[in-house]
Amino acid sequence: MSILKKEFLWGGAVAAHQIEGGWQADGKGMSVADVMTAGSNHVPRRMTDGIVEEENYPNHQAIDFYVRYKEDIKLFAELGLKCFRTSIAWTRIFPNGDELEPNEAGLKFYDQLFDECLKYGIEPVITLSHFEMPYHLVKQYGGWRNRKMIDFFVRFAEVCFSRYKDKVKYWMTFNEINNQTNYQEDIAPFTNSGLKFTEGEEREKIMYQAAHYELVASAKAVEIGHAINPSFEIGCMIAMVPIYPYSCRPSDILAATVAMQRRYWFTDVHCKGAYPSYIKSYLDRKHFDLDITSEDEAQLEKGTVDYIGFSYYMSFAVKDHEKGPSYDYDEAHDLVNNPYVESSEWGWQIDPDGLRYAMNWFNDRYELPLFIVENGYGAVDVPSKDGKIHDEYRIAYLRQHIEAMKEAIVYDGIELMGYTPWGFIDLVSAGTGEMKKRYGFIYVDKDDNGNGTLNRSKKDSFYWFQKVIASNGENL
Ligand code: P53
Repeated sequence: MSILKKEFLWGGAVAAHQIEGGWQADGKGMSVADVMTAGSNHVPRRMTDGIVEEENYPNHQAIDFYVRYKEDIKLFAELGLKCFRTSIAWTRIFPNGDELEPNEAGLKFYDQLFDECLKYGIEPVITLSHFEMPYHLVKQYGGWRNRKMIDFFVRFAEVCFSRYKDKVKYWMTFNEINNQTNYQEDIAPFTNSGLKFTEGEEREKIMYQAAHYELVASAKAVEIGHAINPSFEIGCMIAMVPIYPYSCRPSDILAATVAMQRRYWFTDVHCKGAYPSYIKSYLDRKHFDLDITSEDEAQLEKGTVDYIGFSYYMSFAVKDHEKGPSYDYDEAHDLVNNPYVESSEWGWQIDPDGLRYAMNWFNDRYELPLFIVENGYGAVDVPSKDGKIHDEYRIAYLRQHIEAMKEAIVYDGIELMGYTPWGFIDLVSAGTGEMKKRYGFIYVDKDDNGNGTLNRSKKDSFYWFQKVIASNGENL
């Protein structure tokens, strides 16, 4: 007997821009992902203004899923997936983002994709906005700093909900909406919200404004979605990276408490439909005079989410920096290494217990069902002499995290809908644009320069995860 319920959604997660390619196929418009160059572990990706000829844009081809989706989904079925989390590329449906009518060819692609999943009994789990908003909206309107985005997004959401109402039950509005807490660096504000800053602009204030419009747009979408199909389950999606106090020094504990508030207040708005007191007082103290209307506040209340989808890869730690009682958390500078955990080659601190901690943190506050929609280990895979990938390091990572997740269910009584490991088929890294930061159980033959046959093959983790699903999580 498994400790997991029999409907537990074992799956795999990806995002459209990281797998599809076909960046101009069938009328697709240019997205923010299409203007991001390839970076590497220590070289950040750059955002060009449109396409520059000699640059390498890894998302243009990605892993060619747009062409190969039928063969790929057949492999997903062989793996035993109960669900498949992907996103709908906004630019396939509204190429520029501000059109009134959708692009039929784009809608048709997702009809075919979902039909193909359903044919094998694989439930689609769909993110509406996953780091791929139309670039035109950035150029023309300044991205989510502009209130007009709300209507553009809601129109996109409504078209998707109506078109796929009988094919898709599980939705999420904005992927990792809280990543932009890292507003000091360029990448998260751009991928989350299409924000580009000029010298001297108050980045933090702009981030709060953009996030507010997104939260209102999300709430509107949730309300409309429920009207279109009352059995929809619509969630938020939070990048959960718990921030621990570095020590038991009381001021370290307080620093971590404030840091957690600054990184996770988004969840309060999504789940409770209102801003928490600590953010209201922070915005006042900073004199951020934001455009938040009473209609917005009423809307937030009407569009609370059904579940909390979240990603979990790692944890952070923070020390009190003698900043005094206000302790203004600064994500780009305040984090310190945790001496008790190991790191991946990309510096991500591996911490399975942190997953159980995170699940409890959410459950204590919101008492909503949880859905782990990303978890995984990005690593370089080197084929052995037999030509195969023996990725026992990836299996070890996932096994430990699944164990932690089961502990949270058994010992803490937490309601968990499912578990979809990230990048279960190798894909383009969001953070670095690399292929070699691989998460997959399915290997894709392509390197960072875009060379390779794009052939798919099974790693050891494929056979392992197949057994995990078949035993409903008992056989780890
Ligand atoms: P990559 C930062 C921190 C946590 C999750 O990331 C993050 C990021 C952004 O890099 O993103 C999520 O590819 C995201 C996926 C992404 C995945 O984690 O940088 O939802 O799109 O690919 C892994 O290794």
